[in-house]
Amino acid sequence: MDSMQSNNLINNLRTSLDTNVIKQNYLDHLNLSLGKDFKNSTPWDKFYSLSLVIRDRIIKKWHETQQKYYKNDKTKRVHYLSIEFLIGRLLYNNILNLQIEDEIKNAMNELNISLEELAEIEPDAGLGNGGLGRLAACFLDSIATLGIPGYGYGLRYEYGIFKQIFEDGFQKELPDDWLKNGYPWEIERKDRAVKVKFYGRSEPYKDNNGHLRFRWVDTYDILAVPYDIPIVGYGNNVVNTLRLWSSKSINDFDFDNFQKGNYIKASESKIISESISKVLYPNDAFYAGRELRIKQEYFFVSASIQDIIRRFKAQFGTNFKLFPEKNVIQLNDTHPALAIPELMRILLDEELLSWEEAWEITKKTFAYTNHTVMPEALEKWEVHLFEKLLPRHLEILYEINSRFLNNVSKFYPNDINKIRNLSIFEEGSVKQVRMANLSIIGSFSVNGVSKLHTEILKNKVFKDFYDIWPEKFNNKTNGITQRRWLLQCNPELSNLITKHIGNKWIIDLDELKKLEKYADDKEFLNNFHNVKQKNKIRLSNYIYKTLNIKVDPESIFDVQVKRLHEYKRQLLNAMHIIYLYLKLKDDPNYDIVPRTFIFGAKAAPGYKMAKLIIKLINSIAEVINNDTTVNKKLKVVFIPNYNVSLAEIIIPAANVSEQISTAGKEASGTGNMKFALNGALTIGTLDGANIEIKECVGEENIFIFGLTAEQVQRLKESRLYNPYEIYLKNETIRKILDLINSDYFSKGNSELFSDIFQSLLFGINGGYPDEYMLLADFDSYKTKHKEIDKLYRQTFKWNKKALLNVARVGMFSSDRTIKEYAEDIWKVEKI
Ligand code: 26V
Repeated sequence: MDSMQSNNLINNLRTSLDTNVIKQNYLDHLNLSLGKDFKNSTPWDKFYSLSLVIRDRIIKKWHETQQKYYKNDKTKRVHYLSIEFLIGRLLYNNILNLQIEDEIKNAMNELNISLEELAEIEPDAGLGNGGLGRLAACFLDSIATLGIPGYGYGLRYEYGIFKQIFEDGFQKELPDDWLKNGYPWEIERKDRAVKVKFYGRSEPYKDNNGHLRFRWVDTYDILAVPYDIPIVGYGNNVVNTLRLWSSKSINDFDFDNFQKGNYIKASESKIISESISKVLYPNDAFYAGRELRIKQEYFFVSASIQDIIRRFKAQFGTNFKLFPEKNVIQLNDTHPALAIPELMRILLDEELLSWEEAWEITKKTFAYTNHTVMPEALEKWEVHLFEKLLPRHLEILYEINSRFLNNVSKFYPNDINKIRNLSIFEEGSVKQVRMANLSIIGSFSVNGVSKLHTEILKNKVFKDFYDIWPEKFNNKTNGITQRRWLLQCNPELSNLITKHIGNKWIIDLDELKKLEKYADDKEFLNNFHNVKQKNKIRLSNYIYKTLNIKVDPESIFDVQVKRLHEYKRQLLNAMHIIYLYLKLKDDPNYDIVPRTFIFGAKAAPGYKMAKLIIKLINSIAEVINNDTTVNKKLKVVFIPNYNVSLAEIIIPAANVSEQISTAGKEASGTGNMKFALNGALTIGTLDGANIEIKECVGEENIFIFGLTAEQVQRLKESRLYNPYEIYLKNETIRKILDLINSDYFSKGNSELFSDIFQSLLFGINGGYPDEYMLLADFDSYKTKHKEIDKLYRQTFKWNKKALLNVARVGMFSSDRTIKEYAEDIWKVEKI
């Protein structure tokens, strides 16, 4: 062999797709990386070794992609800053995106190892709560698949979203120690660690030109160490980076204390420093104002901005005027909004630019996405906490605000109300920093996540800003990646689709339109039906295995999976179940198609009402499932620990998708899209993206009920909404609520659910009665469910509608969403 052949051989050793080479690599990793041999290897060892085999096939593409970005002067980089990335598992996802499934399967088969079983070993990277975090993960997949130079930046939480178990039907939280055995997809980059400062004070001084400048001194510094996860594009050799920061103490010991012999105290500060990236806050849309949370926000934002500037300087030196041409930073909600004053601080205090120059650059760099209109989710920080932690940033905010309000008062002389609404600072008994106002003022783009949501932002929540800057506001309706949410989670349906229309849908979801021509094709619909049945059996097996409940795969699988929140109205669903139950108790021959109601939902640990609703649903389940007069027709299953991996089993098995939020409250929803793409029919309100799903699939292929957002608002404003009156007039509703309020579901504890009853009829803790208008929508909800029952009996018609849903939801691919961000906001092209 000459040296060229031998070089080729060496180069191919870890990238080849030859079955024998893959096998050998696998055995080598077991042996050389993990120190195990084939015989004594555990399932974890096998998972880990195979992941390293896959990683070997990623690394070269990763370097090549990054080199390409670096060498190209035209590269404009997108930075997606998000305090959450709800990634889920990566093994199968990476195999699919590399398009090496057959090769890996062959090699594993020859070793007598099932790829599917191995993939199940991987812990979910659960670094997020729900919609916002999962959206970030879908976006990373689309950015890489579209070949856009993109970077995700976030926090490497040691503990992700808690693990949920039920004890006597009550939610209990257990820590999610997902890193305990190591994680094959991350690479620590100690060489890229940066310092992040806290506390201290701002010190004025005169620079060489006699200008007044400031420096941030006497700070307490913490090390931010990046861990990189490769993000593999689908079939395009692109590998982008998700960079997650971990906090580390700069010194393991505080030497002053150490010298004084105070050994324990000497290591205290290490613990404090390293607690920053310890745990994900498990609140979904409830702001609590905790010091550790703002530390998390500033920590990952400061490290990220430093990293972005370092990369810019390596390519373009200190020519900062170029910065916004070469960089854009998307803020995923307000959680990373401190990036705005942080960029200002670095440009002013470290790069010594003038205020005008720095501000020009900053406001051309940032774009802000809002994800909720729930007032309790809006982030505000107490000024005195802010000042203690980030004194220099507070000065910068005062300056931004005063210049901004100066301009505003030229437009609206003497309009105190406008000034009050627009200010970054909220006056009151405790003065606060409003992160949303900061985000709007510091960005060139503000977007909502569905058409309705964006209209609500423009006309209500941020109206005063919209009046000043209408051109800043735009809509970007959310999307989901079909690589995970069809190709990966529903291989049977994927194969059926590909067999008929080819596989271009994997990178162009509008291709699914071609399925419309099978809408009346009996044979196709029959196969389509069989796929759904197989997926239902797969889920039934999971339910039997984990909960010991037998469900009938022939029954309608009616599914609501999402975080538990009053506005999402899981309680409305529960009321409808009680309604059916009472009907059946009244008349055991009452004719309904058997139904299995499936729930999955975590409640924020401090959210009492949400936890009580979980207990209620579990209690209803226990009564119904054990009542032989009804349990042939009704079953209720609450699957614990709903997460990305469970979603991948549950969603493909659904017949009915519950998207029933109070109109005007759900910014977009993304679960709604996943269900429709997998052939479920939606029962939903005219809220968030449901409206756009209806426009796409056609109103005859979706079950819409309830008040519109406008009707909700008008009814609220009129103060005429009186749930107690409905309760008195409507016997059905009365019976349901009385049953909840009795000891029927609570095994004799008649007080247990009284807060639910009270909150619906009279309001609790100063809240409105039936704040989310369940009673107003109940009758129309129940009527739509009756239509669902009727339609399901007509298998052909049902399947046709389900297929038309699949065929017509192509626009909800996150590829479409990302193309819109890229064209309208980021102005980036693929390299
Ligand atoms: C907000 C907060 C507030 C402070 C405490 C911790 C915390 C954690 C997360 C959030 C964000 C909640 C907002 C959110 O997840 N919104 C969801 O975003 C989805 C993606 O745009 C959208 O589909 C859902 O409708 C929306 O509820």
